[in-house]
Amino acid sequence: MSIKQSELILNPDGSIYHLNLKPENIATNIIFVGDQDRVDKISKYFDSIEFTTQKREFKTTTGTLKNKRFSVISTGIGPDNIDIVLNELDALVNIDLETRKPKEKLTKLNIVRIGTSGSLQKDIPIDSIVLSSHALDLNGLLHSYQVDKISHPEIENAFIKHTNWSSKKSHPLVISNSKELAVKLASEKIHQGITATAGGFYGPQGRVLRLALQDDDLNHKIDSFHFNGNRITNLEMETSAIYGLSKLLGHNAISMNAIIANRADGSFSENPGKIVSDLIKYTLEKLVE
Ligand code: R1P
Repeated sequence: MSIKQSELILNPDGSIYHLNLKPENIATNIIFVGDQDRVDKISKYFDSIEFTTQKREFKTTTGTLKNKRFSVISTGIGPDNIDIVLNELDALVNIDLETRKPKEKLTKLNIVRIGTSGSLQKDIPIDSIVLSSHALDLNGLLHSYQVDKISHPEIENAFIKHTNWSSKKSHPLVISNSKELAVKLASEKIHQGITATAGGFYGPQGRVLRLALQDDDLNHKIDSFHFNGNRITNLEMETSAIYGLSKLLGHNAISMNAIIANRADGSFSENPGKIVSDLIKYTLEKLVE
C-alpha cells in the first residue's frame, strides 16, 4: 500500500512539505539547531557548501567539512517542530517518494543537536556544556507513538514518586542517547546528565511572570532527583523528541547543550554567543576527528 498524498505531502517540485528538501539535498550526518541564524554559524566552518534552502523556520545548508558531508537544519522551538523535522527527514531517506512506499533497505542518520539550555544544578554553571546522557520527556509528544520498547519505566516511576507528578499531566518518559555518538562527543571538558524536555518556555519550565504554577516547587524536585547516580542536569525543549523519534525510526542521536542560564542561582550568561560558538567548534572538531 502506498502512503496517501494527505499523509506524505510533497510540494509541486517533489520536495517534502515543510522542510522543502529532496532526498539528494541532505547528508546522513545531520546537525540540528533551534535558531535559524545558528545554521550559518556552523556552515561557515564548512570547506564547501553545495545547497541551502529555507521554508518557515526550517533552514537547511548542506556542505562538506574535512571530506565529511553534513546538513545543518534549524528546527525552530519545541518538540512539535521536532516531530515534523524527524518524520520528514526519515521520509527523505527511508521512503521511496515515487512509489510512496517504505524502502526495504533503511538508512541510519547521525543526528547531533547543538542547542542552548538552562542548567538546574548550581555546580553546572553558565557558559559550560552538557551532553545529554538521557532525555526526560515532560511534554507528551512521544505518547502518540509506541514508546514502550524505548522507555525506562524504573526511572520514570521513581521520578513520578519523587516529584508527586500530577496524573493530569502526561506520563514522563526517559529515553537514552546513541552510545556511538556519545563516545565520539564526550570529553573531560564537558558535563553529562539527564536533560528534561518541556513543552513550553515559561510555566512548563517553572518560570513565573504573572501566572501561578500547578506545582511551584517542581524545579526543585526535578533538580533533587537522583537515580543510580544519574541526575537531571538541564531543561530545554527538543531533546526528548529527538531521542525518542530517532530511536523509534532507527537513527542515532545526541544532544549537546550550551548552558546559557542557571535556574538554580538565577544567573544568565553575559555573552551567550561565546559558549554557543565554543560548543559549535567543539562538536565539529569531534565529529571530523
Ligand atoms: C528557547 O529559548 C529555545 O532555546 C533552546 C530551547 O530548547 C528552545 O528551543 O534551544 P535552541 O537555542 O536550540 O532553540
